[in-house]
Amino acid sequence: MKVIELHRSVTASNDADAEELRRQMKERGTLLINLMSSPGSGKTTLLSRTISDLKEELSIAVMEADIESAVDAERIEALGARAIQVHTDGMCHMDAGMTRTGLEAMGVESIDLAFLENVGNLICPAEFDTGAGKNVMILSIPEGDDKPLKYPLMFETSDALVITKKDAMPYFDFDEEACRARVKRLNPDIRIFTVSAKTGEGMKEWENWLKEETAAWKE
Ligand SMILES: Nc1nc2c(ncn2[C@@H]2O[C@H](COP(=O)(O)OP(=O)(O)O)[C@@H](O)[C@H]2O)c(=O)[nH]1
Ligand SMILES: [Mg+2]
Repeated sequence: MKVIELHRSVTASNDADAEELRRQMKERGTLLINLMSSPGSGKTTLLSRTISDLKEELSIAVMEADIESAVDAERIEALGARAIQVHTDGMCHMDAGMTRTGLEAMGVESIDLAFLENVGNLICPAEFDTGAGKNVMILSIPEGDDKPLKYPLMFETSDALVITKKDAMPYFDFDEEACRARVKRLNPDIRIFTVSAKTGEGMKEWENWLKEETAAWKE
């Protein structure tokens, strides 16, 4: 398992770095998706199931960003997918320069779809453009339907929202309609999927969206 230590980028403009990385990834034909959420919302589990379902159709790689450990990258590598673990030197987010260094260490040649599993929290990752082609956030049902009210920026900057742990719906008073309406008020164009990576419910719609976006990125 490859583990690398990253440090905050020293360049003047993260936004310019991000634009440049996005342009290069477009040229290479690799769609990078920045996946953001709270810790424990089900990012690695969603990615694992997605890789298992799509591995015949798409070549997928995952960059796992955390403060410590390599457990997530090990879970992904066990599925036979390319993975790298990056450590963020205590930082609560990835910036574009760190993302570029991680991608170079992992290698994206012949990769159609690369995920960056960002550091778990609903605040800092939304403030830094990583250079990803698409931003996706996860909200799990146990976290509650009020999160769009408390952390609006992440919902505003995401192209898609995946509501996870649908199988847990009976145990929580999560109002899915109210949640969707709150998210749409913040971001009318966002795509919203409700899935259970445990039972597989809703996974097809999410995976079809990934296939469409991956194909569109190569055009
Ligand atoms: N019931 C249920 N639990 C899930 C589901 N997805 C993930 N989990 C559990 O949620 C916990 C955190 O999952 P993980 O994928 O590690 O979250 P991450 O920290 O966002 O990467 C684990 O105990 C998972 O088994 C799901 O669809 N349903
Ligand atoms: Mg994880």
